[in-house]
Amino acid sequence: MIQNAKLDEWIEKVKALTTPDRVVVCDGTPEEYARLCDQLVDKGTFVRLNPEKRPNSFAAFSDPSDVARVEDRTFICSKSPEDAGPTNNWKDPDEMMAILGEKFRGCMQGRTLYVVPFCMCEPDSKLAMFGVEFTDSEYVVVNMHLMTRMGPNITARFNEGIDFCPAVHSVGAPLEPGQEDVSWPCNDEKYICHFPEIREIWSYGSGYGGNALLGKKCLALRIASVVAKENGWYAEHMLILAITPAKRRKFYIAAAFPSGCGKTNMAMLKPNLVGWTSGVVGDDIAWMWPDEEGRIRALNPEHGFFGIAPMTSYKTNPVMMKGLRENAIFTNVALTEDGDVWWEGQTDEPPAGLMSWKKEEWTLESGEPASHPNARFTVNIRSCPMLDQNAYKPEGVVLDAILFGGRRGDIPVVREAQSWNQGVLFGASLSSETTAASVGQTGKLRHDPFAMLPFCGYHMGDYFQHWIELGKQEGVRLPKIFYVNWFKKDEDGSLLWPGYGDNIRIVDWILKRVQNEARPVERAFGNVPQKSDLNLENMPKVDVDKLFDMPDKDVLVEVEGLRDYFAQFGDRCPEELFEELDKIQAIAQSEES
Ligand code: OXD
Ligand code: MN
Repeated sequence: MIQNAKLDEWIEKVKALTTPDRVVVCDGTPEEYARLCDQLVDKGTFVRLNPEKRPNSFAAFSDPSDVARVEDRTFICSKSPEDAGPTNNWKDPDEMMAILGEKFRGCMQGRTLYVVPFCMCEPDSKLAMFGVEFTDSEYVVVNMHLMTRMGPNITARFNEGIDFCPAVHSVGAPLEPGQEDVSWPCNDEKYICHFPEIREIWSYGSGYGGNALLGKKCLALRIASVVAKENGWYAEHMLILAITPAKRRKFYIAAAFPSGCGKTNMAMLKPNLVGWTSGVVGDDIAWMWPDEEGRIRALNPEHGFFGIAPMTSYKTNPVMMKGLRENAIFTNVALTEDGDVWWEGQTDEPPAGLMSWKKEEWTLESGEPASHPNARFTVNIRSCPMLDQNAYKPEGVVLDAILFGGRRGDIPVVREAQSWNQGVLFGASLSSETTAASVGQTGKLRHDPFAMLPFCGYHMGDYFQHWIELGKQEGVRLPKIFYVNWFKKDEDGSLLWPGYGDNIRIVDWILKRVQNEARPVERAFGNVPQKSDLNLENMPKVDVDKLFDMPDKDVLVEVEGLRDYFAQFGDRCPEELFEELDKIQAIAQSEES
């Protein structure tokens, strides 16, 4: 039993409100994980996969309405709407608490309340954030086992009296006495609520990872971004990757891409250049800070991967495929006849006899995908065969470069920022086609500054300012910033760049620039490579001029679009961003005339 006065109070509070049949305080042990997985199999939430094909692994199938993050039901409940800013849904905290009070009243009837103490990042790190998720979902508990730090060394900290962020979650499906449960309980009405001032999270109605595993998007990004702003650090939607070129030192790169744009693939980039090696630190979240020597350090606060399965294959991401061979949970994938999992893109041809994520017999002729486009895998970080040796260091790793990227047909494959402020503009200007990671139309272009649109817990203008401030700190040794776009298209709509393993060639140029070993071509919108500095050996032929081109007239349209977009942030948008836009505009205009 844990001895922590705040925890005792919270258990009593949640229990009195939600009236569960029983309360279980989780210990985070492998025995607990195994026991709950068995329970999920008995309940029909989990199908145990064929142990000969995929040992100790399970498949879950959600309610068809509960498959992704619900951004329009995600709220930042700061005291003032100004502090949430125009890009967040705001609700008055007292009003929202009143609504939640009603929703959560009796909502765990017939279920068990699990109390899940966890920590985001190594508990010895100065940025460590402890949380307790109160949930009525066994599926959530086992996913939290894989995704966060749990277990005796974390509960020991609670016994020492550490403070924590309470995160209350319910699927919102109370059971009447004798009522049979469904395999994926959830509620049509959903509330994913953050209270940044009092550091609380309340999530109701969904079992989907991004809405229900509250350590990830809710704590390590939305709440952490507020804590970070107040304390001079940065909570970012970024992967962290180690790259060691042949006979060189190791470099660390952090990269922000919007959800569903290949962060996990890039995090596990396997260099196909002779003598190069790489290592994974994280695939989704980076916490960053300037250290005493002014270097920018970064760590991954998570302890697992919750990635998108479709299009993951031995071609696109062999490292992840190996990491998924055992001890994994799959959600909304298709099942093969022999008890294994399949998803679109895993193999060129689908195997015969698939059962779809909707638990129906599936054939190609149905015209529908067998797995949901946002089908997910959950696996612990220890399963990754290419983990960097510093991945667990509480002091993080020193960053050499920061990349921003999206999915755009018309933006050059790589550009280097000519200054820190232009780099901040690159981050702020990020836009991308929407993907299935969030409910709503896919393939629509939307602004997603720093890939943080759905994850910034405060005013986006203040967030931009926070980034500008980093560049002003005395003695700071800033990493170079780049904007990458693997998805540039030719006029006929075909992709100009093969992507995946060949992205290392762009990273090669980036590292040359980091070491000042290549002279760039200076363009209005940033620096691009000279042809002679690119290593394009042993790869399909590419049209280099088209890869890095952006006509000045398009640059000017982009600049105007950004002015309009930034206008919504009013005087909280840093002047520096407009100055950078002015500079780009002036050069593009002079080049054009
Ligand atoms: C994720 C997301 O799950 O960004 O990482 O939606
Ligand atoms: Mn993400």
